[in-house]
Amino acid sequence: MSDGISGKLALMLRKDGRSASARRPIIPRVLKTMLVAPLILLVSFHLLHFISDNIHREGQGLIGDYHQGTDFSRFLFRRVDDRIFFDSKGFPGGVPQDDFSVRWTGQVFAPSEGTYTFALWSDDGVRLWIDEKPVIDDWRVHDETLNKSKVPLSKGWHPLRLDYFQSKSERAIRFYWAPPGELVGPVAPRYLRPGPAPGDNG
Ligand SMILES: [Ca+2]
Repeated sequence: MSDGISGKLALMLRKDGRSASARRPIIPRVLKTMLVAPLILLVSFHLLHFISDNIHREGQGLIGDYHQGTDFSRFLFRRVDDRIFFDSKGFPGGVPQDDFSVRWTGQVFAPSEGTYTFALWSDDGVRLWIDEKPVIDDWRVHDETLNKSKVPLSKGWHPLRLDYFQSKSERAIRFYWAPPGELVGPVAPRYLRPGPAPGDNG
């Protein structure tokens, strides 16, 4: 009798084994792996990219010293701006509509040696120094104006200072560049870092 039970049990186990393998055929499992593996790789890639982008972004940009008056007459506040790209409504809270000035200081990174074009689109005045040398000087009241200049740079970080003032009416400042062989675009935060710029003597 016990042999009979053992036999039935063995048969059931064999049946279960067969039915289990029948429920998990080889080909769909391979297909599933083929579909899921790229998905995992894709998610991992975006996750790593997100993490590295956020670590890379930390502390980047330029120090912005905001002042009342068109010539830095009264200090208002300091903050780090990750990009210099402000139009009429884009300036930080606490900045008056009219009669203010900003000094951004830090460094700009040249990823390769060559001639860089720097461009400022502004209303009103701007002036820019790189490596303590004047690059753009348009310190006057005007409507939106594009100023640009070519600068030879070695690979690496270079001290930068950018002054801007707004008098009345419209206000804007946008900081662009074109690295060697590339199109003009806004200077991305990863190419800017806050820090002392030698020659910043007001
Ligand atoms: Ca203006």
